[in-house]
Amino acid sequence: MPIRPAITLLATLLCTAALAEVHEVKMLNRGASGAMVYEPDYLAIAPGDRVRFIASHPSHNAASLPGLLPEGAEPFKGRINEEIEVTFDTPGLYGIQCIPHLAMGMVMLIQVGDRQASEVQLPASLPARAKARFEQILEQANSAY
Ligand SMILES: [Cu+2]
Repeated sequence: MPIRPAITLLATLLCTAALAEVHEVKMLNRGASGAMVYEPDYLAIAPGDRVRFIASHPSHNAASLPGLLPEGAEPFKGRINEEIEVTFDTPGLYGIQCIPHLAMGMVMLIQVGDRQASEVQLPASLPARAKARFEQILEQANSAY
C-alpha cells in the first residue's frame, strides 16, 4: 500500500474517534414525563457515540430490547443499579428497556445515524404501557423533524 493513503486513513480514523460524544441518560423513579422513566427518553446520535446510563435512582437497568434492534447490532444488558456506558456503532433505531419496569413503560429510543422515517416496527409482544410510551416518544421525535 502506498504510504500516503495509509496516513490519510489513519488520520480519518483518529478524527472520528475524537469526535465521538458521550450522552448521559438518567434512570429515574420519577421524572418530568411521569413515573419510571429514562431522561431524556429519546436521543439522536452519531455512529460511534456512547451513551452512559446513570443509576440516579435505585432498582433500574438498561438493556437492549429484542425486536427493536438494528440488524447486526450487539445486544446489551446492564445489571440493576449498574451505571453502564454503551457504544452505538451500528446505525438504526434502538429500543432500550428497564427490565423490571418494562410493564410500567420504562423504555426509550435511540436513533443512531440518519433516520429512516417510515420503518418503525414496534415488537408485537410489548406490554401496553411500553407500547404507549414508544408511540409518545415517536410522535415527539417526528414533530421535531
Ligand atoms: Cu426501571
